[in-house]
Amino acid sequence: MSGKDEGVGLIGEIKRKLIEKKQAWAKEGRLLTGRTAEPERAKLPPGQRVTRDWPVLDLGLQPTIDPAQWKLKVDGLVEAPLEWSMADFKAQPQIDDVSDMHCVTAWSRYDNLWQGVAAKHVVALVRPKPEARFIVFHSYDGYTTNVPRAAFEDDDVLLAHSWEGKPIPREHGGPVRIILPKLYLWKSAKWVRRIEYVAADRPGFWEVRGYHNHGDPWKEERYG
Ligand SMILES: Nc1nc2c(c(=O)[nH]1)N[C@H]1C(S)=C(S)[C@@H](COP(=O)(O)O)O[C@H]1N2
Ligand SMILES: [Mo]
Repeated sequence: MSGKDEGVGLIGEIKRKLIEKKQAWAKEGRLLTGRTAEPERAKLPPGQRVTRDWPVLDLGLQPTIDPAQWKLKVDGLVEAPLEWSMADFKAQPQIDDVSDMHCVTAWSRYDNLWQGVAAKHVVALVRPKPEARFIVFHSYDGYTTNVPRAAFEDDDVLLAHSWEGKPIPREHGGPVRIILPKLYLWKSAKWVRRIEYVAADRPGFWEVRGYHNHGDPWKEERYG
């Protein structure tokens, strides 16, 4: 086949794709009916409003962690506890994931690009024991928060070190924080230092101060 024919074929292919896309848009009423707003609204849990900035929430203390001193432990009821230095952590397979944040104080921030180590990868390495039913995250500022074991095993859960292609800033939990998009953001421990598997649930900092034990934004599990 000559180069010219190849070119025509390629353009034909691009045109076909464009036409298919426009046809699909026409079908869903895009650019015509205002229905494009629907998918955006569908992303918003009850009682939330969208923000474009990223508020900072903490206990009034933002630990400064020297990456050379940073350690992460995963232990408790697991077959193979681990302890990683920053070099060990960075040497693990990395994933990207885009997800929304929902804070109990009623702001939501869409489409955050996270990079880090998949929780599933960590789970496969440590092999939690059958009696391990909950997880407690421990952070460098003394914060703790708890989740059912299964909540940590979702595909969108990360031990994140980057946000939008840059290291997570200290005030947002860098060098490494948990990202658990399906629960309110207080479950996403910043400055994480230990992931502990336990048999009996152990409510964390906010959970013992009136926040809901589970925290599903779609069920508005805010308090109580
Ligand atoms: N270590 C630690 N993690 C934490 C907190 C904290 O005080 N310390 N606050 C939680 C709460 S209440 C919220 S809403 C989010 C805020 O994350 P952001 O400051 O990055 O928006 O972090 C959560 N994780
Ligand atoms: Mo919060």
